Amino acid sequence: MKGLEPHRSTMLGAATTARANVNVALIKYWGKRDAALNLPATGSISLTLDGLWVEASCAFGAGSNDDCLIDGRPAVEPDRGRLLRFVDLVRAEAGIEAKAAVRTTSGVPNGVGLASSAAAFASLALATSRAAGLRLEAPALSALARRGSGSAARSIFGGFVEWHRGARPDGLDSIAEPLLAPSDWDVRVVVAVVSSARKPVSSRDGMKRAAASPLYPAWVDAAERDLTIARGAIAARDLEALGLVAEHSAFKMHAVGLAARPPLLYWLAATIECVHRVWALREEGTRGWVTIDAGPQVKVLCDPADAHRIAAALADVPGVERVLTCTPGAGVEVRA
Ligand code: 2P0
Repeated sequence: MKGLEPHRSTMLGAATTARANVNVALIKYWGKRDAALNLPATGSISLTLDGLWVEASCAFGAGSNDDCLIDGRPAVEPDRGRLLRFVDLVRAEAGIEAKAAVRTTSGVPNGVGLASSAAAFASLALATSRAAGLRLEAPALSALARRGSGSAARSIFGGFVEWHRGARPDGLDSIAEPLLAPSDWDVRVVVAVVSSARKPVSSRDGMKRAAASPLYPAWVDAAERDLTIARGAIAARDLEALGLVAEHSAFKMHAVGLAARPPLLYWLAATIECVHRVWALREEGTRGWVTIDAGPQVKVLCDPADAHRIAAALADVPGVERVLTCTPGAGVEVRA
């Protein structure tokens, strides 16, 4: 394999490979207090999901150019620039100038329409820092991952995770920490894939637009209260309390976008139909709570005993392409 030669022969250090899972936010991150450092306007709480991972490998060495492959193909703009700006941060931190060979491979199945930047930058944070000779503890890894993509700060850890807003202008206190390990509370997230098409407005642009919404100040003001409720519900393993505040956070996030100019609407018809099905099931005693990110997919938090019935109901909604059921997943780890 010619493309892999620089990775093996001219690189000084051995390649390090790391793997991280995606996460779903229950209390959403939607707005920044500093766009350059990716500092959030509010804290957020998420659940890391098993089986939806990205693997990154990196080696630094004597090549004359950086060499980046994404899923086996040379990275193209804007992904290449974003990846190399991240590698530059690691080089600066490590005090090295060597060129990098970076590969990322997504284990998120094609066409599930789930953004994987959180898993990508969490795995890149570990792989690139190790390859550069740094041994970062988890909080420092979280701060580094955040620079690539805000939500990546949370994918450093498994299970339920809180990412703190922090107050420092340099962002050193804007890091995530685990609330519960994956094995501490067995829940499910059922994902209804409504469209696998690339979303028309990226999260980054959506957040910029939302910040000018007249509802944005109220969104920011209410975040601490939602975080407190969610933290308490997770500590008490109270699924209903967590589900209700997660649903509230998601709909508030989308309300902020709807009130922006131009309006931001990520939902499709099937998105709304899925929400109604989940609410109808809840009336009948099958309890699930909806969350929706910057796309049309519907994610439902539920007890393992209810996951099958919820998945079957969502699979039956016209326009739903496929349904996945996820368990709590692990944090980032070195693979090789
Ligand atoms: C979240 N999202 O908390 C929110 C809810 C989408 C909706 O974090 O600009 O890819 O790289 O920091 O992390 C997606 O945004 O944005 C996201 P950047 P990111 O999960």
